[in-house]
Amino acid sequence: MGWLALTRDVSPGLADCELTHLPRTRIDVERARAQHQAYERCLEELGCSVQRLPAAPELPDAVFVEDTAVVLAELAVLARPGAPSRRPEVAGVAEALREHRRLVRIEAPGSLDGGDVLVSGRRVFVGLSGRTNTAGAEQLASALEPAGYAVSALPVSGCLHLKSAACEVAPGLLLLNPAWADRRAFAGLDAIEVDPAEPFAANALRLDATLVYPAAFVRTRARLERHGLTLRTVEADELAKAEGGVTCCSILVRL
Ligand code: CIR
Repeated sequence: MGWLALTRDVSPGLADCELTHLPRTRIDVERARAQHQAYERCLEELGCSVQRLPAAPELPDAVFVEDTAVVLAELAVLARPGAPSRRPEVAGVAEALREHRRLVRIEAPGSLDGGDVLVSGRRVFVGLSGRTNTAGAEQLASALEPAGYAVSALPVSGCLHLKSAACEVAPGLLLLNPAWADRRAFAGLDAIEVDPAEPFAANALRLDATLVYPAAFVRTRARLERHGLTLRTVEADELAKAEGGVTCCSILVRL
């Protein structure tokens, strides 16, 4: 059993990405691409086979492939991204996922971004954000509950997605920015808080026993290492200008 990591090339149109919380600054597409390729190499070194989908100039945010689908062992849910500009990204990802999972779709009026979905064992947390609405969360629950998942929704504020605020870094252990998602929504789970000087540090990609983690967040990294967690750091600051983190850039499919 291994992992397939679906990724997507950095679009030449990245400079036209959606932005919500950050001011638009100049993004160096070549530097973003180099960092993205290093991220893909890191996933390969950790045992993933990487399948990179092509991007296109008219899909500026396509590299943030996580937002287009939620993949579980039993099925995959195709998202309906809250930003209309991102909806055309879903078709290409659906084609790639079709051979691995049964597909279910979030339909209008629901909207849901994969970045708002945090899975911890059989518990699924859905962030109600600027991108994911109640109808989207309800459709996700209807799709997942028959497969034995307990789905609960919580508001997120101050950040783009739930996984900007909270990620699972080990079974039953979250990395959390409590200013953006209420700790009490995660009853029964433990949490490490990000260093207050690093509000964007809660986004970490867990691949078996290793965390892929942005090199920039040295203070929170020290907290994670004090808990005995194993990290592989990657440079991710260029895509961070487009409000992307490390979970956003892949969809992991257990083969
Ligand atoms: C957007 O606003 O949709 C992109 N510029 C960034 C998406 C980041 N995705 C994620 O955190 N899952």
